[in-house]
Amino acid sequence: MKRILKGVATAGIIALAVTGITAGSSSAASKKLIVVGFAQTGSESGWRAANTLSMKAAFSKANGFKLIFNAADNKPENQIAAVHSFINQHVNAIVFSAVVTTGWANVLAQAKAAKIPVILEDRTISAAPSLYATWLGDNFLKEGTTAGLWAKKMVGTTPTNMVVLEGTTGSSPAIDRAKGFNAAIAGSPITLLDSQTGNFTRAGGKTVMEGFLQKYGKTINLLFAQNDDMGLGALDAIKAAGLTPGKDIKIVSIDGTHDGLTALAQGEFNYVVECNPLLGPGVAKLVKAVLAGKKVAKANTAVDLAFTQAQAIAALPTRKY
Ligand code: GYE
Repeated sequence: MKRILKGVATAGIIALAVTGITAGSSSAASKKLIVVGFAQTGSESGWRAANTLSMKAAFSKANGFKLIFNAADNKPENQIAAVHSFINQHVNAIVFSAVVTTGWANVLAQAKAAKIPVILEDRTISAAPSLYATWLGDNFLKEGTTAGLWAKKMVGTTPTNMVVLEGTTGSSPAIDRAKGFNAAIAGSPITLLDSQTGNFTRAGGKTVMEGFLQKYGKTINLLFAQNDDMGLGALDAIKAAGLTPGKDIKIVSIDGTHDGLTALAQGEFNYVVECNPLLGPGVAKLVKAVLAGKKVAKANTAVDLAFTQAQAIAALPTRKY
């Protein structure tokens, strides 16, 4: 008798809880939407602008999502605060492109405790893979390798002085592109004069390149810009110093944005490695799969091309970003 009563009481509580959920949800339409918090790095580059557009289009209401968008102005502490707020808002899934690789363990453990799956977009992190469901992004190490192999082949046996414009310090593309590039140019007659961060921005690329030109002047033969925007900013500094970009200083960059490929088509850049920013549809698919309890691969890599001047000219008319 006692047992039966207990069973009835439990059933009653469950029934109440279910009623509570139904009554608690607002309209029938919003009930079906998947609420996703997306913590973007900021708006540092043309690549980032294209990536944000792609994510917003993929996480649309028409596709069944309610997107809560946050841009962290490239400040790690802002981004971690945004993820905390997503947890407090009980979103269905959290997506972010990490400003830096470190500092994620705590907040991700909290997301896990709250049973909110985390999907990494674009950049990777150093936290344990058990703290996130999956990652979709580009192969930054390979991009660096492709850029470095081009530089090695281009210089041949000619002694060459190089400067490097690095991306955001501590970000996975800055770390991995440097690693890939340096390994690829090993054994070549390329000497590294200097390497500094331009934070993936045009303004940063311009300022740092001005400093390089003041210090090393005409001895610079080669610039490796870890993204198009910094290379584009450097063009202004190089021209202001009375030098011809693409001739006096050879330039290789990564991203393959419309502006980057235009500089290449015009002969101001010499080689551009692509990094595809159109990750939105793939990430949206992964979010749905993870929430449906489907098994997904931990790492999903986009495929990237690379461009010579002739290839840039051919690609530009139909370029999507
Ligand atoms: O190369 C750069 C952007 O994380 C791959 O971030 C991305 C990089 C991209 O600011 O332009």
